[in-house]
Amino acid sequence: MHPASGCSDAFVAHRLDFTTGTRLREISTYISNGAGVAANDLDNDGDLDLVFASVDREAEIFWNDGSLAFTSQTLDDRFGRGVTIVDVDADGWNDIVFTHRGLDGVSFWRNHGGDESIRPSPLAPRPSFTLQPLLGVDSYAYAMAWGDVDGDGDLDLVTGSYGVELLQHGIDSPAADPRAGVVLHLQQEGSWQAHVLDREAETLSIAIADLTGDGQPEIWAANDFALNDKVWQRDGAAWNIVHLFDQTSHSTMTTEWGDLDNSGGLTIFTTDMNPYDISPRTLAAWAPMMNQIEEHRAAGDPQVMANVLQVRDGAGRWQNQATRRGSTPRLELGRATATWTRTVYSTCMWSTA
Ligand SMILES: [Ca+2]
Ligand SMILES: [Ca+2]
Ligand SMILES: [Ca+2]
Ligand SMILES: [Ca+2]
Repeated sequence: MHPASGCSDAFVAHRLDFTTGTRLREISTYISNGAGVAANDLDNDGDLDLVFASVDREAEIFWNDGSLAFTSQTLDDRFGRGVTIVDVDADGWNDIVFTHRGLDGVSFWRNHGGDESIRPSPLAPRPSFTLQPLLGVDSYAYAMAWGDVDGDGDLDLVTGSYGVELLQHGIDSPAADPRAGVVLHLQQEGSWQAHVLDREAETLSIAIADLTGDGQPEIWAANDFALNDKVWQRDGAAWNIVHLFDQTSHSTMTTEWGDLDNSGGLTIFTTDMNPYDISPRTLAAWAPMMNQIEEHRAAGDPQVMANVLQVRDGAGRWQNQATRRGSTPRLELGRATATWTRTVYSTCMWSTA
């Protein structure tokens, strides 16, 4: 596909008036991993609206006015970490769900866009939102993913907690806490039933995607620190761990997946801890810490201290092609959740020519 006339085949930055920081004045280790952003249509006008979570303040909706202009509206959901725009109750209006730092779980903001009894809102005709419970969902949630994992037509939820943050909030043994871990919540007519996949979790990102090519989605929890990323495959009512990757990022910061290389197949990208600045001074300060982590790796550990690009080979096996495809381990997109906080990028159609 060739770029349309006038395309520069490059990303163009558009600044948005939103900043998120940290709640504490003094920065220390693990104080913050950044907050997420979601893009989907909230008012059913056909364009993508944005919602920013914030680790130190309220969330912000950016209503899309067209031509890359946005009107912001504060949503009183504080200290969020992840955010998803998804139609939780299948009423045709996309809702907003946040995960949080600390000991909070998810919050569900129901979109009343189609509810005439709620109108007129001060923001009419824009939809209004109310905070409502997600029945049966009580887990700590630092990361989440929504998808129909059991194929019965309704949306299920997977949450993951972040052990090191639970420790900081007074949970002495996170893996023994019944609200911690990677938890699958299967929907049954408007309420959710919890199935614990793993009590141990340092989960910064969760993917629900078909990683085996059989049309059935797997659940992939990406973990920070030395805790391995894990993938579960469904077998009837059971979910079993499968090992699909020869290499994974060590301190997996985030996952992104899709047809990233226009091959028609699924490609997966994970980011590790890498500095934005690759000046000799920064790298000199960064390298010893990474070497120390490297020294403590067990033999046979599939984790590498680098961004990883998973691409399937001809036999259907996943291979890390990050270096071959030009995602250098010491560059680009490190801590990607934090990079999305203030800028929206536009681009023309990607060219493969
Ligand atoms: Ca819209
Ligand atoms: Ca809805
Ligand atoms: Ca389902
Ligand atoms: Ca599958």
